[in-house]
Amino acid sequence: MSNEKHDKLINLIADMEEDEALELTQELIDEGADPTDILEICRAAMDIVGQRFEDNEYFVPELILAGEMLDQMSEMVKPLISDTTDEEDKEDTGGTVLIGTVHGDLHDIGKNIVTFMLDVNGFKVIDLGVDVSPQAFIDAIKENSITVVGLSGFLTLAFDSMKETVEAITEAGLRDDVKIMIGGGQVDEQIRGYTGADSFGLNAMSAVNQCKEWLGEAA
Ligand code: B12
Repeated sequence: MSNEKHDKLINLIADMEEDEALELTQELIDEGADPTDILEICRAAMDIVGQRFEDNEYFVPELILAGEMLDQMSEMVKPLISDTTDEEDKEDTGGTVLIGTVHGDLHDIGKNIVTFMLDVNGFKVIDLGVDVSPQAFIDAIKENSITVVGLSGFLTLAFDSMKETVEAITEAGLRDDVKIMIGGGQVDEQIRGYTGADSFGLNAMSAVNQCKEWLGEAA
């Protein structure tokens, strides 16, 4: 895609020009743009929206509209990702991934993209939704044959919820049975260490690659 269209789409989303943003997204899809590039544009636009929110230029309604736009755009690109995924990659990997947005956090667009990407890459995924308590993760690990737990969260307070969840899994005697990855927002190696998770991922593909690595090891 041209740099001009790339930048234009970022600005349309950031400026809340919903109709035009969706039209340009469709145009890019029709031109054969790489769907993961479109998702990356969404993420970049969300950073601008977030900055404007911090600067008191935008308020909660804009966050809601941004979330709705992003949801629609990811629905538009999803079929393209399913179509382009190699058949080889769709083979059942035999691992089940449990994912959820941790307690206190309602952000789920990124988690839903991760869930979708894991699914099209052949992983069985159980998605517990948003605002998931540590106990709900524990119950689901016990009830299902879980190999990997993915904790998502965008708010700073989510880091404490992630830590509590990892601790609760350990106290329940289940820590050695699962690998735990975290993602969403500003996670890094320091946050990973703080939460006690095994790894962190900055985007959906890193979640997929991490699961491939772990399940490969387990096989
Ligand atoms: C849309 C949005 C909302 C929507 C969310 C809608 C929804 N269904 O998710 C709504 C309106 C609900 C919302 C509410 C709030 N929000 Co908000 N929101 C945003 C916004 C603009 C975009 C978030 C987003 O979807 N990004 C795009 C996705 C695709 O990115 P992502 O989540 O990071 O996911 C990718 C990766 O992180 C990774 N990933 C995600 N999960 C996982 C998991 C694993 C295991 C792995 C490996 C990888 C991985 O892969 C994904 C795909 O590539 C951000 C700003 C920003 N910078 O993005 C603020 C932002 C997150 N919100 C913020 C705030 C303050 C709030 C509110 C408190 C506002 C209020 N006063 O009410 C509430 C909190 C509600 C709650 N309890 O959660 C702040 C958070 C500040 C902080 N550090 O804590 C931000 C950063 C804005 C800002 N700059 O101030 N928000």
